[in-house]
Amino acid sequence: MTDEDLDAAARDILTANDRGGYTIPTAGLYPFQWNWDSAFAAWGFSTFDADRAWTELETLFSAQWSTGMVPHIVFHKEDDGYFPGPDVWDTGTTPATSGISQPPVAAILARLIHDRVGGTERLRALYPKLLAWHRWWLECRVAHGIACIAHPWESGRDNCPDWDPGMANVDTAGVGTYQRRDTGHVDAAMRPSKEDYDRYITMVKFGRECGWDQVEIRDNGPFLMGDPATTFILIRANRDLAAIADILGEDSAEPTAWADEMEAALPWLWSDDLQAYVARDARTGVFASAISSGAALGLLAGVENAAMEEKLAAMWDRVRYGIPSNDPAAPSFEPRRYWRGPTWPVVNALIAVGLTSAGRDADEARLRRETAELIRQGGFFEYFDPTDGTACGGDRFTWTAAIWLAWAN
Ligand code: 9WN
Repeated sequence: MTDEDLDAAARDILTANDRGGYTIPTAGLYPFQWNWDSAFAAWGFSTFDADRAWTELETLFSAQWSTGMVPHIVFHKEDDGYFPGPDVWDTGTTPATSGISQPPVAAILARLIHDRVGGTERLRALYPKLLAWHRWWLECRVAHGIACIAHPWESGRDNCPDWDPGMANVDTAGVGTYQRRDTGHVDAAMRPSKEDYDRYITMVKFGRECGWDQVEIRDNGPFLMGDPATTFILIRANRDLAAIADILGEDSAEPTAWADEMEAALPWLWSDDLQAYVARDARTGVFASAISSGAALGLLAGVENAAMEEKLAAMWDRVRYGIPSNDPAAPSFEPRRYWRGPTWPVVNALIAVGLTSAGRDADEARLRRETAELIRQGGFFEYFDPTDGTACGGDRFTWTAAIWLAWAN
């Protein structure tokens, strides 16, 4: 296939995964609207359909809670092919949604989309909603000044070893029986384990039982970890929101202050042992045992640290394709198990935004080349083995198609 053929195939994936105003990540495995997937889908749409790009974000924000939270899944239509579905979450919202959030990349992508295709009035309508969501993060997910996640799904990097310290302390005694659906769609060896799922469902149960009281979840829930990736993303998203405020003639003081305050809190995430920003349990203070692709998002927030960059460069050199989600030198590295080692085109694209901001053009070109090679060889899969390029997970994946169009090609 030529790159032109791949462009057409990518556009076809976005169009085929369109369910009317929102895009599913991939048919079968993920039949609903996911939060950060949609923001990337919008970026992809902006390369050939500006109106549809803005609609994707608008549909996502139509499910925003009155608290400002933008949920991680919106269950627009019923589909029993995914677990846990709306009845398990039981949030009581219309439309039905999950009860947690996902990395706040929407402002970052909204700015890039506006740069590419304009649409100032669409952006103006989104602005207060973005601001409310970022405020929700501060009110409900900050501890030690850092953006924390109350569920691994909230990080979007589900079974990454980053969460192992927090996961170890989740008591699954009351989890009950349930039927997974994901392993009916893709190879179980490429998915999180049963022990992981028992913990994921225990956390959902806690949320449901406290009526999705987000402060209660933060303060007394079974799991809370400081996430370098979400922290860097939120800092960047607040800076981008400040830039958006300037474009719109709004006051940028609030998002600017939020970004500055979180940046000042970063030392809490610094691991002297690993010489990097590392996930840390907000309850026990225990650090994760390895560096991950989360640290590679530092440049997105304008955080430059020579010691950490050296570590990240070594991590990248240990594989052939893209930034691995977990350090190949770590005992926890599994090159095909989801977030425990594979490289994710969508994360590479986000890291590249940071590399560009930092003026690291040669590294950005290398990352783009390696990501494009994976897609040319293997197609629009969900993620890839970074050592040999084997395509893994779901096929015809929306965000892989989107980043091909918006960045990698
Ligand atoms: C849970 C949709 C989502 C992504 C996440 C990815 C995966 C879900 C799952 O799929 O998570 O949210 O069931 O595994 O980890 O990043 O948003 O593509």
